[in-house]
Amino acid sequence: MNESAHAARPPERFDRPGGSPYFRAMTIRPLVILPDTRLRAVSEPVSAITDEIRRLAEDMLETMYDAPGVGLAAIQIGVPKRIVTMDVSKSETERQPLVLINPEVVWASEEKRVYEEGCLSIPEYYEEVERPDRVRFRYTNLQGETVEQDADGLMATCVQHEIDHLNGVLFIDHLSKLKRDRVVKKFAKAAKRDANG
Ligand code: K1U
Ligand code: ZN
Repeated sequence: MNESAHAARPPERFDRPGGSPYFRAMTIRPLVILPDTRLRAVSEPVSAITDEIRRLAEDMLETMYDAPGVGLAAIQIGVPKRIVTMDVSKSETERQPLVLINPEVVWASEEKRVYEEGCLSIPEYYEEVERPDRVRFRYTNLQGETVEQDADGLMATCVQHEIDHLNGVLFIDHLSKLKRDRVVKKFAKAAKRDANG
Protein backbone atom coordinates (compact mmCIF):
# COMPACT_ATOMS: atom_id res chain seq x y z
CA MET A 1 0.00 0.00 0.00
CA ASN A 2 1.22 3.48 -0.83
CA GLU A 3 0.72 5.19 2.55
CA SER A 4 1.90 8.63 1.47
CA ALA A 5 -0.64 8.84 -1.35
CA HIS A 6 -3.49 8.43 1.15
CA ALA A 7 -2.30 10.16 4.29
CA ALA A 8 -2.97 13.70 3.04
CA ARG A 9 -6.23 12.95 1.25
CA PRO A 10 -9.17 14.98 2.64
CA PRO A 11 -12.55 13.42 3.29
CA GLU A 12 -14.42 13.10 -0.01
CA ARG A 13 -17.79 14.67 -0.76
CA PHE A 14 -20.68 12.42 -1.84
CA ASP A 15 -24.02 13.59 -3.16
CA ARG A 16 -26.95 11.62 -1.84
CA PRO A 17 -29.81 11.54 -4.38
CA GLY A 18 -32.35 14.10 -3.11
CA GLY A 19 -30.39 14.79 0.05
CA SER A 20 -27.63 16.95 1.43
CA PRO A 21 -24.02 16.14 0.59
CA TYR A 22 -21.98 14.29 3.18
CA PHE A 23 -18.28 13.90 3.80
CA ARG A 24 -16.56 10.70 4.73
CA ALA A 25 -13.03 9.36 4.53
CA MET A 26 -13.03 6.11 2.59
CA THR A 27 -11.45 3.08 4.19
CA ILE A 28 -8.99 0.64 2.69
CA ARG A 29 -10.17 -2.72 4.00
CA PRO A 30 -7.98 -5.82 4.44
CA LEU A 31 -8.15 -8.35 1.61
CA VAL A 32 -9.26 -11.94 2.18
CA ILE A 33 -6.46 -14.22 0.97
CA LEU A 34 -6.40 -17.88 -0.15
CA PRO A 35 -6.99 -20.39 1.54
CA ASP A 36 -9.60 -18.41 3.53
CA THR A 37 -12.84 -20.38 3.13
CA ARG A 38 -14.91 -17.17 2.86
CA LEU A 39 -13.72 -17.01 -0.75
CA ARG A 40 -15.89 -20.11 -1.37
CA ALA A 41 -19.12 -18.48 -0.12
CA VAL A 42 -21.96 -17.78 -2.54
CA SER A 43 -22.75 -14.09 -1.99
CA GLU A 44 -26.27 -12.84 -1.24
CA PRO A 45 -28.20 -10.55 -3.62
CA VAL A 46 -28.53 -6.89 -2.59
CA SER A 47 -32.21 -6.07 -2.05
CA ALA A 48 -31.99 -2.28 -1.57
CA ILE A 49 -29.40 0.41 -2.21
CA THR A 50 -28.91 1.91 1.23
CA ASP A 51 -26.26 4.23 2.68
CA GLU A 52 -24.51 1.10 4.00
CA ILE A 53 -24.27 -0.29 0.44
CA ARG A 54 -23.02 3.08 -0.87
CA ARG A 55 -20.33 3.20 1.86
CA LEU A 56 -19.32 -0.38 1.12
CA ALA A 57 -18.97 0.44 -2.61
CA GLU A 58 -16.81 3.48 -1.77
CA ASP A 59 -14.54 1.37 0.44
CA MET A 60 -14.32 -1.31 -2.26
CA LEU A 61 -13.21 1.27 -4.84
CA GLU A 62 -10.62 2.68 -2.44
CA THR A 63 -9.34 -0.83 -1.61
CA MET A 64 -9.24 -1.79 -5.32
CA TYR A 65 -7.30 1.34 -6.36
CA ASP A 66 -4.90 0.94 -3.45
CA ALA A 67 -4.09 -2.74 -4.20
CA PRO A 68 -3.90 -1.92 -7.17
CA GLY A 69 -6.46 -3.95 -9.08
CA VAL A 70 -8.89 -3.57 -11.95
CA GLY A 71 -11.73 -5.33 -10.13
CA LEU A 72 -12.92 -6.37 -6.68
CA ALA A 73 -15.82 -8.44 -5.37
CA ALA A 74 -17.24 -7.64 -1.91
CA ILE A 75 -16.37 -11.11 -0.60
CA GLN A 76 -12.70 -10.23 -1.15
CA ILE A 77 -13.06 -7.85 1.79
CA GLY A 78 -15.16 -10.39 3.67
CA VAL A 79 -18.64 -9.12 2.79
CA PRO A 80 -20.83 -11.82 1.19
CA LYS A 81 -22.97 -9.44 -0.91
CA ARG A 82 -23.31 -9.43 -4.72
CA ILE A 83 -21.36 -6.21 -5.33
CA VAL A 84 -18.43 -5.70 -7.69
CA THR A 85 -16.26 -2.67 -8.40
CA MET A 86 -14.25 -2.36 -11.61
CA ASP A 87 -12.06 0.14 -13.42
CA VAL A 88 -10.28 -1.10 -16.54
CA SER A 89 -9.30 2.38 -17.77
CA LYS A 90 -5.63 2.71 -18.68
CA SER A 91 -5.10 6.16 -17.18
CA GLU A 92 -4.77 6.78 -13.44
CA THR A 93 -5.75 10.42 -13.98
CA GLU A 94 -8.97 9.59 -15.82
CA ARG A 95 -10.57 6.97 -13.64
CA GLN A 96 -13.73 5.23 -14.84
CA PRO A 97 -15.08 3.51 -11.72
CA LEU A 98 -17.98 1.10 -12.09
CA VAL A 99 -20.10 -0.28 -9.26
CA LEU A 100 -22.12 -3.35 -10.23
CA ILE A 101 -24.91 -4.50 -7.93
CA ASN A 102 -26.26 -8.03 -8.55
CA PRO A 103 -24.36 -8.38 -11.86
CA GLU A 104 -25.06 -11.27 -14.20
CA VAL A 105 -23.86 -12.36 -17.63
CA VAL A 106 -26.89 -12.47 -19.96
CA TRP A 107 -25.02 -13.49 -23.13
CA ALA A 108 -21.58 -14.91 -23.87
CA SER A 109 -19.88 -15.41 -27.24
CA GLU A 110 -19.06 -18.90 -28.49
CA GLU A 111 -15.63 -17.55 -29.36
CA LYS A 112 -13.11 -17.86 -26.54
CA ARG A 113 -9.97 -15.96 -25.67
CA VAL A 114 -7.05 -16.63 -23.36
CA TYR A 115 -5.96 -13.94 -20.92
CA GLU A 116 -3.34 -13.99 -18.20
CA GLU A 117 -5.32 -13.43 -14.99
CA GLY A 118 -4.32 -12.43 -11.51
CA CYS A 119 -6.36 -12.19 -8.32
CA LEU A 120 -5.99 -9.85 -5.35
CA SER A 121 -6.87 -12.82 -3.11
CA ILE A 122 -4.07 -14.93 -4.64
CA PRO A 123 -1.24 -12.37 -4.70
CA GLU A 124 1.58 -12.62 -7.21
CA TYR A 125 0.19 -15.68 -9.00
CA TYR A 126 -0.74 -15.33 -12.67
CA GLU A 127 -1.96 -17.94 -15.13
CA GLU A 128 -3.67 -18.04 -18.51
CA VAL A 129 -7.42 -18.68 -18.39
CA GLU A 130 -9.77 -19.31 -21.32
CA ARG A 131 -13.18 -17.61 -21.18
CA PRO A 132 -15.80 -16.31 -23.65
CA ASP A 133 -14.27 -13.49 -25.70
CA ARG A 134 -17.29 -11.15 -25.44
CA VAL A 135 -20.16 -10.92 -22.95
CA ARG A 136 -23.26 -8.84 -22.31
CA PHE A 137 -23.85 -8.23 -18.62
CA ARG A 138 -26.69 -6.71 -16.62
CA TYR A 139 -26.47 -5.00 -13.25
CA THR A 140 -28.08 -2.38 -11.04
CA ASN A 141 -26.08 0.82 -10.54
CA LEU A 142 -25.94 2.91 -7.35
CA GLN A 143 -28.84 5.02 -8.68
CA GLY A 144 -31.00 1.90 -8.75
CA GLU A 145 -31.12 1.77 -12.56
CA THR A 146 -30.82 -1.49 -14.48
CA VAL A 147 -27.95 -1.28 -16.97
CA GLU A 148 -27.02 -3.67 -19.79
CA GLN A 149 -23.52 -3.38 -21.20
CA ASP A 150 -21.40 -5.21 -23.78
CA ALA A 151 -17.79 -5.99 -23.01
CA ASP A 152 -14.76 -7.37 -24.78
CA GLY A 153 -11.05 -7.47 -23.97
CA LEU A 154 -10.00 -6.92 -20.37
CA MET A 155 -13.46 -5.77 -19.31
CA ALA A 156 -15.03 -9.05 -20.52
CA THR A 157 -12.39 -11.08 -18.68
CA CYS A 158 -12.65 -8.98 -15.54
CA VAL A 159 -16.45 -9.03 -15.24
CA GLN A 160 -16.47 -12.83 -15.63
CA HIS A 161 -13.70 -13.17 -13.02
CA GLU A 162 -15.66 -10.94 -10.59
CA ILE A 163 -19.02 -12.70 -11.10
CA ASP A 164 -17.18 -15.98 -10.45
CA HIS A 165 -16.12 -14.52 -7.06
CA LEU A 166 -19.81 -13.87 -6.22
CA ASN A 167 -20.41 -17.59 -6.77
CA GLY A 168 -17.41 -18.74 -4.72
CA VAL A 169 -15.40 -19.59 -7.83
CA LEU A 170 -11.72 -18.59 -8.20
CA PHE A 171 -9.72 -18.30 -11.41
CA ILE A 172 -7.57 -21.25 -10.28
CA ASP A 173 -10.72 -23.41 -10.62
CA HIS A 174 -10.34 -22.94 -14.40
CA LEU A 175 -6.84 -24.48 -14.30
CA SER A 176 -5.76 -28.12 -14.17
CA LYS A 177 -6.12 -29.89 -10.83
CA LEU A 178 -2.35 -30.20 -10.67
CA LYS A 179 -1.80 -26.42 -10.96
CA ARG A 180 -4.68 -25.63 -8.58
CA ASP A 181 -3.52 -28.06 -5.91
CA ARG A 182 0.01 -26.68 -6.17
CA VAL A 183 -1.04 -23.06 -5.60
CA VAL A 184 -3.52 -23.91 -2.81
CA LYS A 185 -0.77 -25.87 -1.03
CA LYS A 186 1.68 -22.97 -1.36
CA PHE A 187 -0.80 -20.45 0.12
CA ALA A 188 -1.89 -22.87 2.90
CA LYS A 189 1.76 -23.26 3.89
CA ALA A 190 2.28 -19.48 3.91
CA ALA A 191 -0.86 -18.96 6.06
CA LYS A 192 0.36 -21.56 8.56
CA ARG A 193 3.76 -19.88 8.69
CA ASP A 194 2.12 -16.47 9.32
CA ALA A 195 -0.16 -17.89 12.03
CA ASN A 196 2.85 -19.37 13.86
CA GLY A 197 4.69 -16.05 13.70
O1 K1U B 1 -10.85 -9.80 -8.52
C1 K1U B 1 -9.66 -9.59 -8.39
O2 K1U B 1 -8.98 -10.33 -7.71
C2 K1U B 1 -9.02 -8.42 -9.09
C3 K1U B 1 -8.22 -8.82 -10.32
C4 K1U B 1 -9.11 -8.73 -11.53
C5 K1U B 1 -8.58 -9.34 -12.79
C6 K1U B 1 -7.37 -9.00 -13.31
C7 K1U B 1 -6.93 -9.56 -14.50
C8 K1U B 1 -7.71 -10.43 -15.16
C9 K1U B 1 -8.89 -10.77 -14.64
C10 K1U B 1 -9.34 -10.22 -13.46
C11 K1U B 1 -7.05 -7.85 -10.43
O3 K1U B 1 -7.24 -6.70 -10.58
S1 K1U B 1 -5.45 -8.52 -10.35
C12 K1U B 1 -4.39 -7.09 -10.59
C13 K1U B 1 -4.30 -6.67 -12.02
O4 K1U B 1 -4.59 -7.45 -12.90
C14 K1U B 1 -3.88 -5.31 -12.38
C15 K1U B 1 -3.40 -4.43 -11.45
C16 K1U B 1 -3.03 -3.16 -11.81
C17 K1U B 1 -3.10 -2.76 -13.11
C18 K1U B 1 -3.57 -3.64 -14.06
C19 K1U B 1 -3.95 -4.91 -13.71
ZN1 ZN C 1 -9.98 -12.32 -8.01
